[in-house]
Amino acid sequence: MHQGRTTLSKFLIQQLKGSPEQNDLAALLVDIAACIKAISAMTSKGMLGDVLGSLDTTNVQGETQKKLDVLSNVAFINTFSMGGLVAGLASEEVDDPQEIDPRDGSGRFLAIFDPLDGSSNIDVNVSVGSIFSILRAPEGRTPTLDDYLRPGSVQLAAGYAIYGPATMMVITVGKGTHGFTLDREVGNFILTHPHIEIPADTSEFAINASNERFWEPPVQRYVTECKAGKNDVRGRDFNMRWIASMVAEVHRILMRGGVFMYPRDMKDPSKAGRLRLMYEANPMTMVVEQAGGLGSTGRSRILDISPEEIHQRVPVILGSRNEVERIERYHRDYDSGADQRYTSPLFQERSLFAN
Ligand code: AFP
Repeated sequence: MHQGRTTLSKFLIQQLKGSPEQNDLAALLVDIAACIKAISAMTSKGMLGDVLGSLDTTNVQGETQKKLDVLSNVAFINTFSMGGLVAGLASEEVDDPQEIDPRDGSGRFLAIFDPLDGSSNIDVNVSVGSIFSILRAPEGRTPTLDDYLRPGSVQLAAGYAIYGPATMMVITVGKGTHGFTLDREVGNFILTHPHIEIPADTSEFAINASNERFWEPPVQRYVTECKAGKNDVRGRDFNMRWIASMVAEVHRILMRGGVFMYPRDMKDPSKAGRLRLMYEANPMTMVVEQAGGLGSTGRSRILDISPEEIHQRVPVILGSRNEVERIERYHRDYDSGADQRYTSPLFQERSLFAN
């Protein structure tokens, strides 16, 4: 038994008391925790649960769907549809936002989520996760698309589940970032990581280095300096990680610091980045910034972006504050022309990216 350790429900009652909206937000997070337990049970079965492998369907992103993508999406949609706390939802796996039948209760919130992040890892038994973002729903009327397209700074809550060796749920309601570990024997999330703080400095970076030739010069400059190590401008050696599950990278950064980068690149100039603003960048940035880190596109704060579409992609640079600020400085140096050392032929057309 966890003598004196707080459960998620008790923690939320303490953090969210005093208004009907706060009470409902606590109840919604408890519902999300139940959904995460169900997904955790599915992922932990692996091949024994007939939940692995791909379907012959693609999602709105044009990505082949894994069985667990669909099963996790259904789990979240059922949770929000039956909980009576949500007026509408938007999912990575669904083309357009969906209204929840008001007969199931007048929901105060909008739920935006990536039901299974990192799903290309599920068949090789590498950690995957779920990411969620909670916004306030409009009062007295049906939600419209504009009600979803709000800057990340107005999120009421955000968090993720990581289905790793342990299943954990990490959340913020704007009062710090806190981690809970699932005790499978009793089915409770136990507060194991209160008030998580990301070290401001780090010697660990995460990026998919196979894209290096496509990066913008400021990112090439930063990674080149990290690789050059202690005999160069950084004066210390760096380590690199790449798990290809954003949830796992962000969780590592919350636990020991680091910087995660999925920058804009020339591989597909029509894409502003790979990661999606509404259900990856925004919720993860709220979690990271509530833990003392920073989330940036390299040129602007992620939480200040005014969304234009629900599946909008953005460049993502997030983690230890001093490293993210350095990478932003390198972007300013490049955009102002102060630093031409890393200009590559791919980026001769400065205006291409300098917006
Ligand atoms: P999947 O959900 O399709 O596996 O994508 C995961 C992800 O969105 C994010 O979690 C990873 O950080 C990133 O993509 C990995 O991208 P690469 O496969 O290009 O490294």
